[in-house]
Amino acid sequence: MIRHVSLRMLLLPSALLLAALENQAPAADAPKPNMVIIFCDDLGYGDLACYGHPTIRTPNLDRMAREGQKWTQFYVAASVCTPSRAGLMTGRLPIRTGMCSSHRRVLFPDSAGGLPGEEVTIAEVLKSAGYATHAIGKWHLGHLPQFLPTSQGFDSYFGIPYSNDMDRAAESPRGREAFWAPKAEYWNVPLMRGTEIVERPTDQNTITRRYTDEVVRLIQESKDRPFFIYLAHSMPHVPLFASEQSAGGSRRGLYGDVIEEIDWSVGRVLDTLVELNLDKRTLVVFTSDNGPWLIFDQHGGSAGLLRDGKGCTWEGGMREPALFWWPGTIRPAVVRELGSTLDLLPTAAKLAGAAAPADRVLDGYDLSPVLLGAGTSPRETVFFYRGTQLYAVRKGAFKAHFITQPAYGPGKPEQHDPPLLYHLDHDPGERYNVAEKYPEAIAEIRKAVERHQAELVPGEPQLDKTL
Ligand SMILES: [Ca+2]
Repeated sequence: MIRHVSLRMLLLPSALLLAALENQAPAADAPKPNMVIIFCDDLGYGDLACYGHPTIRTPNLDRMAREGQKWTQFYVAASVCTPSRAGLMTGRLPIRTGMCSSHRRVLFPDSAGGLPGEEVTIAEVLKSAGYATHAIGKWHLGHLPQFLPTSQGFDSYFGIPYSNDMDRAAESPRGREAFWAPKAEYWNVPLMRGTEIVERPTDQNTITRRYTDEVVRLIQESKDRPFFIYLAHSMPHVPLFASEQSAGGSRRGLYGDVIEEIDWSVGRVLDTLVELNLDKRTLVVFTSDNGPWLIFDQHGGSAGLLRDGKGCTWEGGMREPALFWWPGTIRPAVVRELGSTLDLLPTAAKLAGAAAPADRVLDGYDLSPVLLGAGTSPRETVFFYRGTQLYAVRKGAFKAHFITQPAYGPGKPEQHDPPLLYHLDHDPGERYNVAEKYPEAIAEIRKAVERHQAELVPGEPQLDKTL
């Protein structure tokens, strides 16, 4: 424990130092903290006011950033929905769980596969520690009953089980036309409660509000028992929908309306926790599954200063906003260390006093020392897979691209030997290849790749199975 004490803490007067040390972990008899993970779909690194967007207003997310931690180098497990979500849910790279493919990038309504039941989800970990567990929103880890949240450790589920642009209705305009003036009836997506379809097509105009109402109700009902809530918004994935209360309110247009409605939803969650006196016992995490879908023009978001977006292994595809809020426990800070959605399971397990699965390789790390102000992030490396192929690796400040490929379209993979190398501290936009200047950084990354590949056992592929 002592080696995690920072220099700053050593300079504190001893009484304060003791208090700081005691603050490192919740006391053994303290109630287990509730946890809420709010996960967006296709939100870009540059889409929140607290991450620099000039016209989108996000006062509630800005509040999370101000009162909690704002991470600036936080990654997801993949640049598209299904494998990214599998990574968050299991703390394991999608290559290990079989939740990626070189053919189909995500699950579709005709998919027969899903997250294998033998994988251990974050919900199962927390359930084993006595938590009530609820999933609301987009799942996208298999829509057949054996793959739905209620088969993966969640007590309840309410949401659209896959992307909101799937199940295109026959009367929908062709191609992208339907997206520019979206109507709910153009997409015949189901809304499910448990394993039952309760509405089809889903009225997506009110979907963010209805997810929020569900979460508020669950918090009110769960207040006497620790709870874990996974709120995976269907937005801002295209087609974009905002309720009539939010439509037209943002200077950023419809995309801004959608983000501002998500921000409103975050505010309702925070306010509910405060009203019920649960805010000091609840960790709220906010992030997204992958970068902005740039091929949808102004209906896609922005990765800010990062390069490219959803679907590729440039930073814009896989670096996300990430906010951690837990008043009185999380040390407010801007955190510039490395983190990942893969780390949420080990971190949650630690905070809940639960056991993370020990019989398999986890790719996540416990970030609680950073959250509690007691140490630095144990994460040094980020692997950037596209499908089953390792395209790029970040180690420390350097990122090497061994393969690059346009996010979408016919562009083929391009191999690089030596790899393209970017110094992400100097050049977060990945504009200046410095491979010639730092051969030792490439050598270090090659060693990390060798170690990773030597112990890698790919899971049985799930994404190409069809009904
Ligand atoms: Ca997504």
